[in-house]
Amino acid sequence: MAEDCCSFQLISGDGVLNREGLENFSRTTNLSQRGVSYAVVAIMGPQSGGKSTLLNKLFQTDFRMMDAEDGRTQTTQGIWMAKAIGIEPFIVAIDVEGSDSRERGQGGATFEKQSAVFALAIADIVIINMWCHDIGREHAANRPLLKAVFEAMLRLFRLRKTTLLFVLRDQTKTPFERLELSLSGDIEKIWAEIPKPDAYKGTPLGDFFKVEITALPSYEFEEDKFKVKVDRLRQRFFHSISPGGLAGDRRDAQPASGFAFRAEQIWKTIKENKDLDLPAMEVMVATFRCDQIAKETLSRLSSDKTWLALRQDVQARKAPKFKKSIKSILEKTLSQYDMEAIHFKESVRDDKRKELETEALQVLYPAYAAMLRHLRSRALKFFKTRLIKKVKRASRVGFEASIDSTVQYAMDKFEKESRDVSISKVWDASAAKENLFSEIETTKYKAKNQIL
Ligand SMILES: Nc1nc2c(ncn2[C@@H]2O[C@H](COP(=O)(O)OP(=O)(O)OP(=O)(O)O)[C@@H](O)[C@H]2O)c(=O)[nH]1
Ligand SMILES: [Mg+2]
Repeated sequence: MAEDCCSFQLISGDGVLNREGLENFSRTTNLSQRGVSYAVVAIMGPQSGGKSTLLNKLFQTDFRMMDAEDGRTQTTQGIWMAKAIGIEPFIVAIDVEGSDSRERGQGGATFEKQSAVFALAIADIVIINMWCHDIGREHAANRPLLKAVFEAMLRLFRLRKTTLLFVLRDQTKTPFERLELSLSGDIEKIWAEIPKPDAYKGTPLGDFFKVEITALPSYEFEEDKFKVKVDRLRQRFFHSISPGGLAGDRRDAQPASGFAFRAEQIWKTIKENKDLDLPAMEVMVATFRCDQIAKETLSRLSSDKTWLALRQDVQARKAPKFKKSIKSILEKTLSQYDMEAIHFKESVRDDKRKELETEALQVLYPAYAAMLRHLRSRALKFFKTRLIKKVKRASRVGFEASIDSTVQYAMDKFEKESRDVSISKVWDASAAKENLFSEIETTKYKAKNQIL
């Protein structure tokens, strides 16, 4: 296999999130480099409904599937994650433990609801896997599941426009159009029945979800036909985030470099049974990530070869083109930050950028200070040479005035030169200027005493 999908358990059956696995996944698959060019697909549905099998066939993943010989017992526990192979843009596939689990018994409902909220909060496309013969049946397992999905959506404080892709398994002889009609009716009915907060009373289902319905022949009894249709369905996941694509209507895509932290925070909030305020969470993730990016950028600056060379250069002598060089080092630093932080919330990103600029200027400051030292000693030397010439020609008359004009000249020269090497208002030469002035005054005083 050219690519490795490397499925891993993201959340255990006991609800513990595997942070190390998640960070490792983001790193090894290069997910974090993807900007917003990736989609998350989760699957939900009754236990032993062929969910893991479908994901594996669609995405060439290696989620654990039930061994047909073992009978229908629970296979997937908790929540699993893998990279879809050979699909662009990147797809994160999430396999969720089956709902209505016999093994979990009464306590299962909590995990089921929690995983529904998680899937809705994180996925752009949620596949609802259900048996074809369950359509229209009042007591089928999909009703509580759909209720859980809709209720979960209402808890997110956000119209995300998630795609709900209903995949009807073991397609019967009933014409697809009839199944579709019956299911759409059911969905609308369940949506109408669930209690909604005032803000969403009367909001149509279509504002929250893009609904798609498809059916598959039986994997067990019509394997060839199943394969053809699954291949066709797989094609729909290519360019899924482009307009018209399966997830083409999604809103507020969040940058992949914050994915791991975001998933962790979402799960933590769900476990603590707190409100999952997605907009607020996005600010939190943006703050965390922009801070991290700024720190990484700053540490890269400290060991940047061009910067180290300039710093060394300027210690020994006045560097030519100092301002141009140091300005380009600062600009490179800021543009590295911009590139990585680009998709995070603008206000957060801009605030952090300002902080980064201040800190970068602090890192670069010693080179400026060294430049000022060179300029100061040059100005003093210049003054001394002029002074000596004047002292030689000195007569009492006009001496004072002539010296004062030399002082002024040397000070102006320093002022202009120091301005020419500064790249920021906070890089200020006034202290150096005062020092220079007092050095000049001392020199002047000594010279005057010699003459008078
Ligand atoms: N009838 C039928 N059986 C299927 C289909 N797809 C998979 N199976 C079989 O159903 C059993 C369960 O498959 P899994 O893919 O493990 O099902 P699951 O939904 O992931 O199960 P849990 O993770 O335990 O909820 C296996 O024996 C599969 O071979 C299908 O389309 N039709
Ligand atoms: Mg499974």
